[in-house]
Amino acid sequence: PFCSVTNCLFCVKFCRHVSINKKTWHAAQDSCRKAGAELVSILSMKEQSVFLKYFYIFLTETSDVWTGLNDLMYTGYFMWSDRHLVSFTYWAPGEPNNHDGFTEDCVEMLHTTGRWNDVSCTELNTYICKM
Ligand code: GN1
Ligand code: CA
Repeated sequence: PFCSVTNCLFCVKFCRHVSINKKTWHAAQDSCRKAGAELVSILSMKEQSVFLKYFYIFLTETSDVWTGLNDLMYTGYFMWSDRHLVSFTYWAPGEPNNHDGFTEDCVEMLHTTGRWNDVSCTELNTYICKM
């Protein structure tokens, strides 16, 4: 099960599961929801630092990682897919920049720094589910 001791990597308050199967943002979201979870929301530096601390242990591939943050509904207005308010951000310098002009609606954590970047939702990334 999703939240078994072996499966649940960061079991502080919530269960957070890193999946190394690369998927589009929507496919990753479907996969989390099938497990009764949501793509991860990150609501504080404390929560962010969990990932900074453990990133290199769990991400065997050098892949950026999907979060639940997106501005699919309204460009420039970022929301967590689990409906939490955006209380904290950890953008990479210059982000979000909607770089290609229209499809950068989903937010990944860069595997190098853990900082956030908006990219096209059709990029293939590993992802973190939270429940
Ligand atoms: C990346 O690869 P490039 O430079 O066109 C990134 C953007 C960032 C940008 C920052 C697919 O775009 O989201 O804003 O770097 N796109 C991808 O320089 O990773
Ligand atoms: Ca970007």
